[in-house]
Amino acid sequence: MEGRYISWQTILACFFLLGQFLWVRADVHYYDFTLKEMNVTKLCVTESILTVNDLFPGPVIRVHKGDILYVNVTNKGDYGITIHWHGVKQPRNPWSDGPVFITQCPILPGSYFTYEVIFSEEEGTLWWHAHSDWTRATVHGAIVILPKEGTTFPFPKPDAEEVIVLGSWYKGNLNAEVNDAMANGSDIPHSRGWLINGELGDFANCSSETTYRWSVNYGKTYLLRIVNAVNDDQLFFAIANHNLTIVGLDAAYIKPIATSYVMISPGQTMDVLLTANRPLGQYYMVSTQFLTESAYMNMDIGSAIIEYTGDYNFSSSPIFPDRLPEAKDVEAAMRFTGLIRSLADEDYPISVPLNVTMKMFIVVSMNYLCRNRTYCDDPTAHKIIASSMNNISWANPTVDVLEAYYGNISGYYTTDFPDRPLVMYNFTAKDKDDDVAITDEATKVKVLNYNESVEIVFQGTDVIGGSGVHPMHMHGYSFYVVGMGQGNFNNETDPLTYNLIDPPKANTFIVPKSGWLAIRFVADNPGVWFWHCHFDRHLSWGMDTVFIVKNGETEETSIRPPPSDMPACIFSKHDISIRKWDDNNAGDDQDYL
Ligand SMILES: [Cu+2]
Repeated sequence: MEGRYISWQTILACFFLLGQFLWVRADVHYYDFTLKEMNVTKLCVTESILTVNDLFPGPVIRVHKGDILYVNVTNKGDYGITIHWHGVKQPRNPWSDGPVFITQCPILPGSYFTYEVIFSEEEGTLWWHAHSDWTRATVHGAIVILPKEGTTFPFPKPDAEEVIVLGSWYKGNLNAEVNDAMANGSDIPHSRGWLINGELGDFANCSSETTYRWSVNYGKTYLLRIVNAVNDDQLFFAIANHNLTIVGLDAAYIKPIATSYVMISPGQTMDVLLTANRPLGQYYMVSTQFLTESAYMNMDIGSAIIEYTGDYNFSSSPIFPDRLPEAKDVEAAMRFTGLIRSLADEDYPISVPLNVTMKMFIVVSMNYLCRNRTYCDDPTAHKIIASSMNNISWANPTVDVLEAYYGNISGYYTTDFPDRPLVMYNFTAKDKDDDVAITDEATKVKVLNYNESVEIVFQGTDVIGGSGVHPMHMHGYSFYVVGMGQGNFNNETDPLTYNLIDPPKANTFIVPKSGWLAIRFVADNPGVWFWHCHFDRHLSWGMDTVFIVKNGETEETSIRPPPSDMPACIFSKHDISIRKWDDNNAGDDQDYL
């Protein structure tokens, strides 16, 4: 009998071994984020900034594909805040998506909220950031999503990795300044410099002692996880004398691109391979502005230093990149952007919708907003700068759209966001009828049926001389970028140029200056999802709207019930997204498009 006895330890061991092979494990992670003010000194001035856990940039979150993350956010700052998990699809769970007055009300000072962040198909690099007021300037950090345990990258495993967060630095109290600017229609503050991992670097005043330095070993290959956390600008990025190989965009793998520079939009993330194969020495990595508008020129250079380890004499200053495009080099930016293709192989297949059931044509534009349309003809009238989608300039409700939708509470939004502009005109022409410059403020959302195959063509304009790129960002989804081009979209010839084989899959992508962008996705994630330009000034001025994606027929295709502790919608006096219509609002104009 003794020989046939199987111990409980053996049974457990068998289950354990089986589990290793059969059970795809989703780990659960817990993080605590405490928001509070911290003093930092930049550009010779000590200022107070809001940070998470006294870190700037904030903590890096590390998970594997498919894991679940709980983040308990405690607000010890002075403003109501929310946190967004940028690029995380959050299946059926808009409750933890974060955009203020869209899926939740602010976490007020002295209170807390626990986000449940559900990872699904994302793999690579994403990031988190505040999504209320302009707080994200200092409240942001990277999310590293490793391949599932037991699987690996679609490229040789790098020897090590390095997170590079590109940021922008503002002087003074940014929220207060934006608040004032929104109230009196004046210029919104501009960045005073570019940050690499929280430091301005050697080319900014009083900054060279704290320049970010990264040691590399000759012969090793590194995976750079680059985040563009800048509030309001596109960037060029390069490393002196080193080639970069781009292998991922927005936590989706792409066909490798060998390049000497990248152009990265605010909101985007890139996975980049770098081999340390140059003579031992010191090399600059730099970030500079890519500018498509007439204003906002910022010639600052953000820099960090790559240092090879080993014994060598290096007496000169670090080597500077010699192939960095000029700030206004649109051709260099679009040439790089045009190279991005999904990996789209057997192991990483894609599924571009081919039979579109919902077509939208969305004009994204700069505009003027009048307190009352009858004033608009008067040059001294109450007219302020605004931006819009299909000539609707988004206004945040005081109860978030998700709560109003889920609780069937009327009066906070309407469902008549137009599928196409009400007035068609020559969008990219220089001379236009003055009427097209005037927009209306409203809270109009678009309702989609579950599983609808959606195509959106975004069309840029030159209304009020405000042409420029717009990095469009969608919450709850990644989308396929099937086409883009210059000028006005032609609905007969341009669709013939679509890439339906290996289009990039992204959560943020630019509408070219005075051009168009075509995207497709399947509306398979029920919920309330914000989509907007990821330039904060355009977001504040109204280039935003919301998809409500209806439930499917089963529980698995329906929005989850809300957590019990959603922050209450007590009106926050700090909300800067609501225009105040001071009587001072004058017709200031194009200096700050
Ligand atoms: Cu924009």
